[in-house]
Amino acid sequence: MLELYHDWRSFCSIKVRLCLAEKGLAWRSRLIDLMKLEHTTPEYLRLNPNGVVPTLVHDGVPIHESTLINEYLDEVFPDIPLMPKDPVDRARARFWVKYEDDVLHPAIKPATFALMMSPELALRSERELEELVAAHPNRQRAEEYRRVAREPIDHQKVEAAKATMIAALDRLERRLSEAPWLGGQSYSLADVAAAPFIDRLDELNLSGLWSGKPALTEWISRTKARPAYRIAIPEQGQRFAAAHPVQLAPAR
Ligand SMILES: N[C@@H](CCC(=O)N[C@@H](CS)C(=O)NCC(=O)O)C(=O)O
Repeated sequence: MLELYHDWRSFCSIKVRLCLAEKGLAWRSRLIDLMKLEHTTPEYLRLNPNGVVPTLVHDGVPIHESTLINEYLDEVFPDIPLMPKDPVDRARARFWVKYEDDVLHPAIKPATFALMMSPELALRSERELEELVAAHPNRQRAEEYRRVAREPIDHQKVEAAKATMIAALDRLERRLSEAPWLGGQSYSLADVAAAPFIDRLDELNLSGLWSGKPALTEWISRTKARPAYRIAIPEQGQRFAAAHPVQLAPAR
């Protein structure tokens, strides 16, 4: 049995849900509400000591880290393969999966915290915030929660992250001008990893960032048209409820 501990809103959870859906795998949903801080309970920390979602549990065995979970699923359920066969294409696919971990996910975080999570975090009492900070296994992340809940939005930080996003979109456009998918000729875990970035930019009202990028725009249409995409992304009622109106400067 496959169980996924996830939050509908979480970027990394979308990545794993997308992989599961592409492979047509059945899984049991175990919801962990990040806004209710369910990822820092002793019970969840026993399952995932990093205190993050997602966690896949396969026949009782927990697997951590969205990238490694997707690799695991591709190895254990090879019927619908999500890695190219050609070694060069495989290396390219791995590059883009790593790029998502190293660049795309970190770039999206400042805007997510400031614009989407802070309205809900601001409602926490001092005591609740202190409990969160004390329970969270990652000091830096815990302090970020406290800062975002109580301090004004750091627009400079959000704008700096936006510059990284723009550079990343330029890079994606160059790659997709060479090949239809990030890993080459077929849809792969690389496309799975990049898709949540697009969903989050949409949610942040930043889809203007890919105007003038025809190859990327075309890839986005093909990615969104896949049945798995609809299954994996959150529905309206599963998204952040009280997000700040997006105050980022318009796209170049
Ligand atoms: N590298 C990890 C990152 C996991 C991660 O940062 N998850 C976020 C949601 S996308 C989370 O649980 N955040 C809650 C927190 O850090 O307090 C992965 O890919 O699984």
